[in-house]
Amino acid sequence: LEMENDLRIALAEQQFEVFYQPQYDAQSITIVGVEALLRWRHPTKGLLTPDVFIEVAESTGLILSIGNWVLMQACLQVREWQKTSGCAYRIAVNLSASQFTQSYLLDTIKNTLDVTDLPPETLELEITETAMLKDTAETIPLLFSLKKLGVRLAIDDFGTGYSSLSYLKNFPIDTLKIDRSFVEEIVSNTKDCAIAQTIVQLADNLQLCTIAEGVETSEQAEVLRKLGCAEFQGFFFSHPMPAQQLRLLLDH
Ligand code: G
Ligand code: G
Ligand code: MN
Ligand code: NA
Repeated sequence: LEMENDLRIALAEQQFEVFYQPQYDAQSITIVGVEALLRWRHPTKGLLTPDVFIEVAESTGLILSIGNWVLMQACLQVREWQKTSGCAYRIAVNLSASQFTQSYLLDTIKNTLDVTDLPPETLELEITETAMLKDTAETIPLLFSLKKLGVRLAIDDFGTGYSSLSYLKNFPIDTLKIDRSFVEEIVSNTKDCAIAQTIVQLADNLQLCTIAEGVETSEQAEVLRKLGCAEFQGFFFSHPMPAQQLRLLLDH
């Protein structure tokens, strides 16, 4: 209850901040996109990551307001970077299960694209398998409506949900994000390597993009590059960082 109240205050007093973590093309190691990652600059507890407050935000429904704020903030920011650099950087935004199932998600996305003047194909929505598969009767038309707006759809933490592969056939997905649990020991664990390889091949066969998450060493990057993984994200390349800091990594 205290946390709920604190979250309301945080929204009202603008204590939330969006950090950005770059995503790199695996061949050229140039930045092609950024993922928006929510942070809470708590007045007494310091900088908090979502794992300590996202559950309360979900259960209280506050995640809807917070999520909409992140979406708008991230799109405004990246549109500015696109304009000053002339590069079509992508912005990836995480959608929680409740955001994904709210009835006005489509309007929210449409409105955000309108207000920010962001090219739709530069917005990528990250959704977990679990969120996507909650109610497939609703999900399929929603995903197609989102695709019609021109945005990209990514499956976050791919390979960790309890889902069948058949939805890849029916859902208009653009990107699979290889969960970092498969990347962590990819150099030494032949099973992790085999799983990552299978995800990349699956993505290739379905003409989907792959992003490896949690790349922390050059050796991991090397293995993933050999497997044909398209893009990298992780501490080896860049940590999530405030906007002003990320700006310095971009062209011009
Ligand atoms: O950096 P990291 O600690 O940000 O993120 C921890 C978890 O919180 C991850 O699972 C990430 O997907 C999630 N997360 C980060 N930012 C957001 C956000 O804006 N919305 C939602 N729903 N989840 C987020
Ligand atoms: O669940 P999702 O993939 O949206 O969350 C991204 C999370 O992964 C964030 O908490 C982010 O800070 C974290 N992250 C990003 N790069 C790395 C990395 O190289 N190693 C680890 N351990 N975590 C990472
Ligand atoms: Mn994510
Ligand atoms: Na993930």
